[in-house]
Amino acid sequence: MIEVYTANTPNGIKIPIVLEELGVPYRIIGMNLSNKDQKQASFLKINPNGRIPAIVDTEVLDKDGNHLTVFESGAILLYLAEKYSSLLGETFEDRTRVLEWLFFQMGGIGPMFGQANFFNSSEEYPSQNALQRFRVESQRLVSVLESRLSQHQWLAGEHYTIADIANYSWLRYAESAAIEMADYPAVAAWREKIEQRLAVHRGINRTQNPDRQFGDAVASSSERMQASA
Ligand SMILES: N[C@@H](CCC(=O)N[C@@H](CS)C(=O)NCC(=O)O)C(=O)O
Repeated sequence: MIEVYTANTPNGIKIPIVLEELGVPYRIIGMNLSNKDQKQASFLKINPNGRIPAIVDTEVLDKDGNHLTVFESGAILLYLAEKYSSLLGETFEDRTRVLEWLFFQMGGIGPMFGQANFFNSSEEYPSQNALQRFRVESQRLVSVLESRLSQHQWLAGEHYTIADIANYSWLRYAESAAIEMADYPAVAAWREKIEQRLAVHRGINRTQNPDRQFGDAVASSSERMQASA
């Protein structure tokens, strides 16, 4: 079983969407970010970076005999795509394109959208300069996607892959980063196409309705294993 520690955020929805696309059984452990569940000692054993998402694969043991943990959403997407041999295209060239657009999201879209989103909505730290800086860079990145998607059906080319899921998960919230989607018709059409997928609906729905909350008194077997390790 794949246990997913997550919340309803851009990075948080990626993993349930991929698991739905793969048709793999999984369990959602809801993390309350406002309550700082992600900074709890037992969670830091799963993700030392204290952020969501993270997974525990209870079917695989690491070299110390504990259930295998994976953190960083890009690493988790790659882990799952490789484990289940899917969503990576068909050829070595496809896989290389997938990695390019996956890392484009991880190193560009995610951090820039995250900051644009923060300064677009922050009452505590209002800064027009910061908003402008991160919005302009976010717009530039979306125009790179626009150019790619004007020529290809999917980011890696012919096949829907984890690169589309990673980027979609942020583009879903583009308006919160002050991005005007009407300026990017190919990205808007691609976003709409992904939005329509049943697996995407289900993954987001499961994220919003976790199987249990991290803070619940009864710890899962993997949490007990992690905590005693
Ligand atoms: N690069 C990380 C980023 C993870 C991340 O920033 N997660 C956010 C939610 S989208 C989070 O946990 N925020 C809570 C916090 O920073 O304490 C990944 O892709 O997994």
